[in-house]
Order: sequence, then C-alpha cells, then structure tokens
Amino acid sequence: MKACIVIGKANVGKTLFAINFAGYLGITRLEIEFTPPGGESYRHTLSQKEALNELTNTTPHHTLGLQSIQIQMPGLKGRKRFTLVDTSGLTEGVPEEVMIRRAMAQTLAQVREAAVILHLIDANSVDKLGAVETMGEVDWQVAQFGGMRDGYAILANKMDLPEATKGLAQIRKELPGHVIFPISALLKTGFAEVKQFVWRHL
Ligand SMILES: Nc1nc2c(ncn2[C@@H]2O[C@H](COP(=O)(O)OP(=O)(O)O)[C@@H](O)[C@H]2O)c(=O)[nH]1
Ligand SMILES: [Mg+2]
Repeated sequence: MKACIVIGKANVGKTLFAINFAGYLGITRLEIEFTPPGGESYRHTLSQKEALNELTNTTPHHTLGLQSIQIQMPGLKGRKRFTLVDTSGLTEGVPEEVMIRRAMAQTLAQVREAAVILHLIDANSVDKLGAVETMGEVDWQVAQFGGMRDGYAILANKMDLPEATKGLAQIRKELPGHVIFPISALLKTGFAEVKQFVWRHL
C-alpha cells in the first residue's frame, strides 16, 4: 500500500492535520494502526471526535511512534487507496530520551519509502529572525532531502493565526523552489490543493 507521510517538528499540527484531512476525504471512522517504536502494532477504530480528543495535544511528543490511517480517496477517476502516516516530531540534534530517539529513527525509515511526504511547518512561529533560524536545522535538512525527490510538499500550517502570513512569506523566501501550500489544520483551509497534490503523486 502506498503511503503519504506527515512529518515535522513537535506541535506543528501533524496529528490535527492527519485527522482533519482524513475527515475532509470522507473518512468518519478512523481505522488507525499504532506502531510504537520497537513494539508490536495494534489497531483501534476511533470516531473523528475521539481521535481529536485522544491524539492531539499541546504536550510535545504526544505522538510516539507511527499512527497509520487507511484512506480511500474519492476523485474524478474512481478511488485511490493509501495509508496516511502520522509520525512523532523531529527534534534538533539527538534527543536525550531513548523512546524519542527510536521514534525519530522509525520516522526517518518510513520517509524513504513514502510516495508522498507532507512536511508541516508552524508558519505562526516563524518570526522576524527568519525562517531557517527559527525553524532550525532540522526543517532545512528535511527540505533539502525532500527537494531531491518527487511527491514532497511543505505545508505552512496555522494560517488562521495572526503572525502566520509573515511566517509564510519567510518560508517562501528561505526555502525557494519547493511546493508550498498554506493551510490551517484547525479550520481545514487549503485542503483542496493538498488533496490534488496527494492524488497526483499516488
Ligand atoms: N490555531 C491553530 N492551532 C493548531 C493548528 N494545527 C494544530 N494546532 C494546535 O497545535 C497543537 C499541536 O497540535 P498537534 O496536532 O498535536 O501537533 P503535532 O505534535 O505536530 O502532532 C494543538 O494544540 C493543536 O490544536 C492550526 O492550524 N491552527
Ligand atoms: Mg502528534
């Protein structure tokens, strides 16, 4: 099964995006497979509301391991099946906690195999200092890697917040040549463009 992986630093909105994007594609009951780093995977079926309550959080690294949601995406020419993979956050440098380290290694292994990589950046927290300084090395590295292959897009998230427009301009300036979609995972804006992109690359 082809995979679309959602990556980015902690708290940028990966889990909220994954759940709301699945909802946007018409998935009301989320069949989620949880794969803890180094552990046995297990399945859980959750409603949109249950998934939002249980899986999104302001605590960094709330998502430890991979959460795969089975999607059937309706389009003009029939349906396409794929797995939407929500991942744990990437951190600068080597994380101290062993579980977070393992989760990051697991994420990077999956990135190589994915047909589509959606790289979320919190546009609202990119301040005047400049995107790369604020984002740090890890977002920049991911963009360099992603730019070498097909199916890579940056999602500038939290566009509903006041500083995000400036942040988006910074991201565009400092990560030129990439496909960038402004979105709000919360308000589900920009999802039509993301859907089109995913469809084309599956
Ligand atoms: N205002 C706003 N908040 C968001 C948006 N996306 C995520 N958040 C919030 O950011 C926090 C982290 O979200 P989460 O999906 O758990 O981030 P993750 O660590 O990347 O999976 C939560 O409090 C979300 O409600 C957005 O588009 N707009
Ligand atoms: Mg998460």
